[in-house]
Amino acid sequence: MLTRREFAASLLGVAGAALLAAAPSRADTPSLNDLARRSGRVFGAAMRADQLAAEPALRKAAAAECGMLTPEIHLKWNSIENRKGSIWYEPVDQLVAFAARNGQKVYGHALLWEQSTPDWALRELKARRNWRLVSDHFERVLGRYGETIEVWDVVNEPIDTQGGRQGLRRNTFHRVFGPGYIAHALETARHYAPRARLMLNDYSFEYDNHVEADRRKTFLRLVADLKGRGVPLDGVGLQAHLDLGKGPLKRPVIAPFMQALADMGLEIYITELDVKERDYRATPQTRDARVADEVARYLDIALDQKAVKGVTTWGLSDRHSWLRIERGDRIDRKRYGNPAPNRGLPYDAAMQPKPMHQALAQAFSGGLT
Ligand code: 9MR
Repeated sequence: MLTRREFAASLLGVAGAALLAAAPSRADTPSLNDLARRSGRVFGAAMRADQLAAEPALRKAAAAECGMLTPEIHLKWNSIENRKGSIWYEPVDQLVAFAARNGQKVYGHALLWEQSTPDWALRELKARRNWRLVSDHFERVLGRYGETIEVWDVVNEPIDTQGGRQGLRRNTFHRVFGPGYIAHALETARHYAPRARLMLNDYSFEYDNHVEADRRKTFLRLVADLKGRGVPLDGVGLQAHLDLGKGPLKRPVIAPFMQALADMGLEIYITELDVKERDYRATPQTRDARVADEVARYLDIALDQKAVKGVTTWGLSDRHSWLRIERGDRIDRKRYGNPAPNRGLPYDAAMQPKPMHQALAQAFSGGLT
């Protein structure tokens, strides 16, 4: 069977495809979300209200390109209630209002994540071992946003096949409530948001290595167990933080994993797409081409799966990417200067679209733009 890109290329011929790829963008060029919508999908990006407020170019791109926005931090417990009892909805409300003005949906990220749980709550959970703490938080957030926001990451990053227990991360929730905390969280979310679609969101499912193979297997086992017991789970978020240091993406690895999820009746969102470069010893043009190729390769596989309902990048601009240049990365300052920032998002730090933008556009068009 031809892949989507091969099919497009076969229609156009190589020269035609190159011409189209080189066509300058025009004012009436469809946005990424326009293109995603043609196949019944949505394109989104993670955003912060403060960055939107401060940067007109970011605001313009977010409004134009996206059909959905994910609050990058504002819905997290340590943003909503960093100090016990002092509740801060303002940045969420700003983002929700921005989305409403632009006809965009909001993706609910994330109700329960150890790393974004405030210290006071972790302390109280350990001391009191009382689920009420979690359910009060869910009640508050879902009571306010459970109708406007249709899809929620209920538990974020529950898998840990290396240091975990039977594949589940040994976080405070697991320690205090046992492995049943995941089902419990989903049931609690269903109680306070009966119409919302409830998801588990996790990372490192893409590459052909032992760790990620274990993670895929464990995630499928967890999800199958929850579905088998009738726990309210509607879908999964696959973060898709791609990494150029992890070897080629392979269809026979990714496609069956996604198919297994789809076969369980789950919807799939690609929730945090970006690309970590690792080897920075190249010109920006070469780096951008590598990033774009990785995204093209991933989406070529992912968008063949009908259960994939949307693709969200973890930000729009490299300027705000969480990805940092790390110890162990390969750099050559003498030849290429300072490599920062990582160039793994569709717009560069000056808000110019890069080849990754084109790769997204082409992927949503089935290879044709
Ligand atoms: O990008 C987010 C960063 O700005 C926050 O400081 C951090 C902690 O809240 O979360 C980052 O987003 C993470 C997401 O919520 C879950 N998957 C991994 C993301 C990158 O760390």
